[in-house]
Amino acid sequence: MSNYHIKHLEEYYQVYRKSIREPENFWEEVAEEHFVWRKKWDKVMSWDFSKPEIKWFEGAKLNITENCIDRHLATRGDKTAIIFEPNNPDEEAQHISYRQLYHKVNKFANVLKDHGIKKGDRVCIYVPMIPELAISLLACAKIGAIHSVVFAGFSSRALSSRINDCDCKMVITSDGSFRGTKSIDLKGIVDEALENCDGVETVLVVNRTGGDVVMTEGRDKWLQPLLDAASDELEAEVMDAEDPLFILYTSGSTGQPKGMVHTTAGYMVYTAYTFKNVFQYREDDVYWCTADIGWITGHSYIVYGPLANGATTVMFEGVPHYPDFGRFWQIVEKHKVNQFYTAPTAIRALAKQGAELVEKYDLSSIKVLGSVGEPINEEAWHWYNDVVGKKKSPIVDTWWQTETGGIMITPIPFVTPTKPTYATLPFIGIQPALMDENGLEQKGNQVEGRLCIKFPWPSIARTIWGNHQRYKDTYFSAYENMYFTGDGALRDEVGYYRITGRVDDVIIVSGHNLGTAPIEDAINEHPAVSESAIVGFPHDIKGSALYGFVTLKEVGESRVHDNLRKEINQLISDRIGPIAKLDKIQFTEGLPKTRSGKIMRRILRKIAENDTSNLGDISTLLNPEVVQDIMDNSL
Ligand code: 6R9
Repeated sequence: MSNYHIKHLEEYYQVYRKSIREPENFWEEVAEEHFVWRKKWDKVMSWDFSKPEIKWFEGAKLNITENCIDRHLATRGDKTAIIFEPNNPDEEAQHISYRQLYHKVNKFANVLKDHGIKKGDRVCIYVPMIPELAISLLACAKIGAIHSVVFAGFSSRALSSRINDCDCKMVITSDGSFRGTKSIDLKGIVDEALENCDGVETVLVVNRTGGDVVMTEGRDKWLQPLLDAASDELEAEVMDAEDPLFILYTSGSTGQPKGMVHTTAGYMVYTAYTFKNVFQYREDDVYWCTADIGWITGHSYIVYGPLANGATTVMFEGVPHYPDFGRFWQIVEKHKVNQFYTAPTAIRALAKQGAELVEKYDLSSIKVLGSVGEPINEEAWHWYNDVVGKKKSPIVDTWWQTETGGIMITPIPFVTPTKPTYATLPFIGIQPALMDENGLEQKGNQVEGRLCIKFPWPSIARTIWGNHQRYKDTYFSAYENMYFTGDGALRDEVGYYRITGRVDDVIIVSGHNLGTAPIEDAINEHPAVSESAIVGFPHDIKGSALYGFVTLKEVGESRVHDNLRKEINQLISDRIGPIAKLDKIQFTEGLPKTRSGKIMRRILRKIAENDTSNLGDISTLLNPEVVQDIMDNSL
């Protein structure tokens, strides 16, 4: 018997040890007992981090939708799979049962097929948080098409570069999206993006807002009539364990986003197993993750993980502050949410509003609280624990990444004693290592270093779409035989991990990973700009906000500068999206550089953080004189 559901600490240690000593036996048992396969594997796993090549359940045949939907029909056909809570609280929520989901996915998949989409084709999904979003992922998976979801808050530029990077043949979108009091013209953004995407043959458009749209003859089609006409039965495509399931882009240290490729069987097994344990999900629970499906958290813990367990998962279309800051709590009360999973940035924003809005609602259904996306600060942790959880619902601070597919370091609620700001212990099967700059592993407790993982787990991304070399360089070259996460961490006296933040050029703003390079590229496109450097600085709500140091081709007056600031932020909005806008822009005469010409961000970071007492040795800089000038004029 595999230990699918861990219930106490001893059991955790025992299962953890087994998963490390005999990983193949351990994962084989889990895969065997808790999933349906068309054919079982020939080999549980093989790996070589030097290539890197990682395979799980090689030779197995399956379709993930048979695990997420079909197999539940016999016992859970009428059970609600998805609760859709609309942006507007006066619009009725939808309850989609497993049986309805089955038919909806079949219809959608038939429409995809009718439009020439086959196994292995890439389909771009640019849809807001409405049921069609989840259904479109599953419809792709049903026919073996590879979905590439692009968060529907990204700009047309960001969208077109992602469509082209993986040659999508089709885009699925909606006329628009509702976000609080706003409605956003998504179809217009898609039209703009497609001016630069020759490979897209079809655009399927969901009718959500009823806004005006232009439909391009022969390319654009309303989805609903096609669904109405489609059959609700369809045989699933039989997939290999290592066939790609999806691509999801994440920021990196160059302007080009990285299309992380996740494959089928390992991803399914790991997301399902983590979901069950990290949220201690029980049959009749209602689970709600507030993330957008446009991020990995939504893929793994709104769609695949919960559905593989036959869970009821809530999808919320709106925002935390509409109609007021009590909206999340009102939804918890309304749907009797048992597990609530959100991001520190949301917690901070809600905490700022005080406790009254929380106390207005009955939150007694909550059993487990989750946090993801960035380190949770002490104050936010306590507010979450005391005000929302009433000190009785454990907080699972879950550390993981787009690249890891599933949760890696986390408490198991009611099992692992929690500690504020600590992600605590590695999950089953995960072998972390802390490395120093010289490549030495920091063994024992009370050490700090760069967080690496020594051994593959089933849901690790297998490559970067179209660029395996970059995959190797980014994750497997810093330390031999290790996956390097890009995060720093410490291990305390009892072996608990605390994630200290990124050690590379990624800044996390409101839980969104932003690479500095693409933002700088956008700024540098401004004709008046000569050079720029972006760093993060602490922000009450966003965690980190962006501070830009910009040098101009010609020095202007302050009045000109105000306009320039607006124009620069507009450029960033257009190129990347409003989430990447700068909070502060300082115009400077120069940027501190090393003799080899690298911008010394370390110094800029200190200035932005207002911590200039020890800037370190700046005498080796090419231009040490600019540092004082930047400090004197800092914002
Ligand atoms: C799931 C997700 C990954 C980066 C990661 C780290 C940060 C995520 C965290 C956390 C501290 C946590 N991060 N969870 N830092 N504590 N509980 O967020 O994926 O968008 O790829 O971001 O987010 O820096 O490396 P992704």
